[in-house]
Amino acid sequence: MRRLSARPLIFHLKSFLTQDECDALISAAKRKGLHKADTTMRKPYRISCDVSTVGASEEPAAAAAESDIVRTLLSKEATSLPGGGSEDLHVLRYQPGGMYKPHYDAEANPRYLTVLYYLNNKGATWFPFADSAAFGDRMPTKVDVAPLKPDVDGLTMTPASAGDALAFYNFDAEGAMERLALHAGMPAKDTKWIGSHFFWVPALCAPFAEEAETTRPTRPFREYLVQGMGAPHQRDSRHWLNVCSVSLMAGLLLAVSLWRSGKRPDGRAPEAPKRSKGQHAKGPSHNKSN
Ligand SMILES: O=C(O)CCC(=O)C(=O)O
Repeated sequence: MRRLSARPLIFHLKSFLTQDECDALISAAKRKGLHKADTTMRKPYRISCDVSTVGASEEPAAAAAESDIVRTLLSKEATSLPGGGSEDLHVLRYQPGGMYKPHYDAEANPRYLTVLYYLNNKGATWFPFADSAAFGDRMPTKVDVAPLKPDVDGLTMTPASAGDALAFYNFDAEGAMERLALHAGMPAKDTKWIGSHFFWVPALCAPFAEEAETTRPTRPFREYLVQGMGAPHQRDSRHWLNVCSVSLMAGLLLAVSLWRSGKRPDGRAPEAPKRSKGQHAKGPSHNKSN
């Protein structure tokens, strides 16, 4: 593993996946089917690009990559913080000329760490502001990117072989969004296959930390993350505890009031008390006047 820049913190993971794993991920994406990326977005960021998602339970290579990344680049503590975990692997296929315009990964999601797997040794990824001191506290904009060139400015990752990976953190050590993590998939010369793996640690991402403190996953992370891009609809386990207690109380109150009004909760009349020998049933009292 080699550090390529300090801001954002980027690591090159050489030969992270084997050729077989790359092939398996591409096959899994094809099997599941790829669809045009960004069809629902107003402003398409990805051009001539199709996408599929491959879950760890669907493909062992995705599971192995996920657990190895968690063990090497995130602490066990980090991933066990509320809401931590990974999204299903996004497998992208760019046609020649296809590209991913400059963007941030973590504007809408607490994607603390991104890992890109170069699956067929094609294409390049550009970080125009890597290690740039030019912006002070200001957020760089598209206008700032326009005069920059991938072969001169920032950092361009070109894989040496299929299976190389690039990992970068989208938040800094204080939890602020890393403004220099803007990056782009450069126009592909040939068909380019890449895997994008997004790892969430909301508690370490300041804009999402408050939500993380008040939410607790009640199911495995994956079940929240499979749904993809939106914020996870996590429920506090205490919330469900409260719902259960209130329902139980309401049920008990209903049962008691039904008994008191002379009806069984199942709607039938209450049973007559058992008579012992010699006892006579009391009939209903009739107030007859004659
Ligand atoms: O295609 C690339 O090189 C970059 C992909 C990317 O930026 C992403 O998936 O977030």
